[in-house]
Amino acid sequence: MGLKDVLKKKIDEHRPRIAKLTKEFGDVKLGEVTIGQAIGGARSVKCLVTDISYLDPVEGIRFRGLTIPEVMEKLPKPKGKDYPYVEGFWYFLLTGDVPTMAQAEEVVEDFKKRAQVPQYVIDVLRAMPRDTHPMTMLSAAVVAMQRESKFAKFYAEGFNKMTAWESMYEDSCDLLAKLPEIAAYIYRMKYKGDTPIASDMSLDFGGNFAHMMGIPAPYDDVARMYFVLHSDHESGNVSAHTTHLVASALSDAYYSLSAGLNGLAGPLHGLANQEVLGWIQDVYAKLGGKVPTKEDLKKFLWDTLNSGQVIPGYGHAVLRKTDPRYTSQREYCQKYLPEDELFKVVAMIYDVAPDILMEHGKAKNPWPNVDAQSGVIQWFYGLREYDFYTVLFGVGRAIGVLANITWDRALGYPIERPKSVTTDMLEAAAGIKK
Ligand code: AMX
Repeated sequence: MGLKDVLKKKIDEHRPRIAKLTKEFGDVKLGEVTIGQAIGGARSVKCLVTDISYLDPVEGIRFRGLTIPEVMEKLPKPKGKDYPYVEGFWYFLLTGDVPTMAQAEEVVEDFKKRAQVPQYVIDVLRAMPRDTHPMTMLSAAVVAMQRESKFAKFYAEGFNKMTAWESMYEDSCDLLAKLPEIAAYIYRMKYKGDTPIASDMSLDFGGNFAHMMGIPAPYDDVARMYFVLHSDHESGNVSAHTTHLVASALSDAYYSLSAGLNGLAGPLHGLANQEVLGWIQDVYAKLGGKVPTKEDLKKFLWDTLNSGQVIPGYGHAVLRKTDPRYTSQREYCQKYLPEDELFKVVAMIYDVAPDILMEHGKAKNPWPNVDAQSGVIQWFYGLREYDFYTVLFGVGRAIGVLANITWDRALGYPIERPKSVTTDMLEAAAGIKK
């Protein structure tokens, strides 16, 4: 059975669970919303549903019930490689089943048929000033392709709630398959003297991306690892939530992903990986161009905090321990680039920053998140244009958010519309005003 058939079966099995919960248990409370949560970005308010990943504050992310090391171990890998096929991971996120090698390779072949980027998208990218941020380029390329949407066509021709997921699935596969070429094109056009490299259709998602970036092995494995790690972090983060919210209006995958990418481009979210590298360059520049001493670094961290800035790559809205996505990349560095100077600085920050953040007393989580480490590996393999790092995050994040909106349509989730209250109402609820 191919991916779409397996998915159909899973959807048919899952629908009665949602119908029963809504119909018979719709009034059961999951929690109360406090004034602090209403003002404070809905932190911890339980009002989203996804089965694709779950973020435990202490343990970190599980994808479909598996930890990161389990995913890396169990999913099929290209021959001779250490990290799994992105295509097999897509299968896994959609269905919850670990695919066999044959099932993963079937998706690899399917993606190849969908991968060609229309010329007008390239033209859109080429028309943009070269100093445009690469995330703006990525988002623009995605939304420019909206005319290809099978979901929008399906809607225009007579919508059926029961089968809407099929065209959302088709759009999601079409879009995902094209992202490596779009991202690599942006990179080569913007930073490498406008020398795009043609795609090699014999390669898988990660392999072809590395090839089109012009970076030799093992960067293909780095790409696979990176895309898997950044794919999903349950539904409440800005990029996932935005994509889900926009899709809830029955906007198609192109509109929805482009919106999610715009959220990812914020410095408190995905842009943090670029900020980390910028901040470390500052450390170098201000501390004489050499690896700083611990004392110098501590002073620099305090200066950053005292100037009202955040320490990029540290803290998290949900996590309360070191992010396992950080740990996974740290272990990669310990294995493959233990002597790298940048890694040493990042490791030194890990030694000193949590204590400083605890002493500072504001951040609820003083531990590093995914972004604190991810630039080191890219830098090591020659990708030093760090304002591109969020694009890599975006390609990875697309896997998770597109799987989610496919399921959103399968389960017929309605348009999202939380309720606002006024400040007067909050004061009345607090008993300080009638
Ligand atoms: N450095 C300094 N101050 C920090 C901090 C950090 N790394 N993390 C949190 N704080 C501060 C907050 O700014 C806030 O200050 P305020 O009360 O003056 O507004 C206070 O601590 C409480 O914040 P919190 O409840 O611990 O975090 P949050 O849920 O509001 O925000 C996050 C979470 C990630 C935005 C925040 O920790 C942060 O800004 N980190 C740095 C940027 C970063 O690494 N972002 C990437 C996150 C992962 C991702 O999405 N890619």
